Amino acid sequence: MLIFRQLFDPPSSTYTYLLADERSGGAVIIDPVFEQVRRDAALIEELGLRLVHALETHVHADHVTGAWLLKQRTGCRIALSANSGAEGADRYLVQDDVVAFGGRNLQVRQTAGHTSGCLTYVLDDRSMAFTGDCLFVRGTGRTDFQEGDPHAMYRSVHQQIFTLPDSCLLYPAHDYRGLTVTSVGEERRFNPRLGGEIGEGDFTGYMMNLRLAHPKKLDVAVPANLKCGRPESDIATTEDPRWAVLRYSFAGIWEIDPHGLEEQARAVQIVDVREPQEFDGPLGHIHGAILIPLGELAERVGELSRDRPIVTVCRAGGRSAQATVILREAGFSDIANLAGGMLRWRAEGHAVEGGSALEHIAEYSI
Ligand SMILES: N[C@@H](CCC(=O)N[C@@H](CS)C(=O)NCC(=O)O)C(=O)O
Ligand SMILES: [Fe+2]
Repeated sequence: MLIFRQLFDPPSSTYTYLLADERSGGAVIIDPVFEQVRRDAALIEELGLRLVHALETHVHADHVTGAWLLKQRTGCRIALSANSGAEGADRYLVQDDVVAFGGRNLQVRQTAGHTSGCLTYVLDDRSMAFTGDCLFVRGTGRTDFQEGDPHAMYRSVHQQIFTLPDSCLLYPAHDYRGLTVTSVGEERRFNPRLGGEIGEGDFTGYMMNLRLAHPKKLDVAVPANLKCGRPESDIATTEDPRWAVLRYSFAGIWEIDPHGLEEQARAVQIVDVREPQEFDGPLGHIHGAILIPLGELAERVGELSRDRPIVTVCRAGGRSAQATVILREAGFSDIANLAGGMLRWRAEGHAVEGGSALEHIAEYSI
């Protein structure tokens, strides 16, 4: 089975794709975005995947790639076109190269036109292809900067993409209207720039008159991407919280595990957001915990110190996740959720005040 996720970066309208072979866990990510690496790494970890490659469809002009950051985090190899001009990759790809992930693979097709190093990645069974900024849904990438060339793009689309089966689904690197996917058959018929009977001259005329402003980040993105997204200094990579060992979830919440909280217990404020009867109920509560039920938290944030980190706690870790959101909105910064809540805290044998012995708690008697 193939695991497939389409991820989006709203500021740049970029799609990032995660593909994995479920059986072996081998995964590739196509076009990761620098600012989304924490999110993408969390998903890879939660799905239990091993990132083999970070792939670029091209040297992007509108955002910085997350490839270098992902390599630091996961040890994956960075790969992009041999025609990209980029330094710092582990593998430089050419036509018909195969990028394997577990038992699956992507085949490389050179689709120059937007840049001279543009690639399209075709899944082994030809059921999907990742067209980068060559073919978009009912559009194409622009050809007016980097090594843009409308003639090359026309030929790339016709020779390398429209030769795939009509049923092959096409996933672009961007969409500016919210469209997510198309197919070869659809674009052959309906692409307004080069579908149907539209010839190379017609296409070139269209592309010469797009009249688009240059991407806002062009001057920052291209040099950074020519180094596969390696920052000039390490500052940008050290912004993770340091007050405890935390995990960032794909849901967007920083979490601390029971062992981590035990180590930090004296240094943090523990805020238990359950109802009073639960606080005094069979699960007990953590020594020193401050009881503020979730429904009262927004009005009672004044009771909390802004000088010490906060760990939120509830029964199973759900309400306390929402508590971190409320606290962040109230201006607190060092906040984490106790993963698994009191249920996991007790299951892992940590001490509580009040409460009953585990064997007397219904939730633990199977
Ligand atoms: N306004 C966007 C422009 C993005 C842009 O130019 N995107 C390129 C791909 S890197 C493109 O081909 N755009 C086609 C289009 O906007 O129709 C920005 O500032 O980032
Ligand atoms: Fe691009």
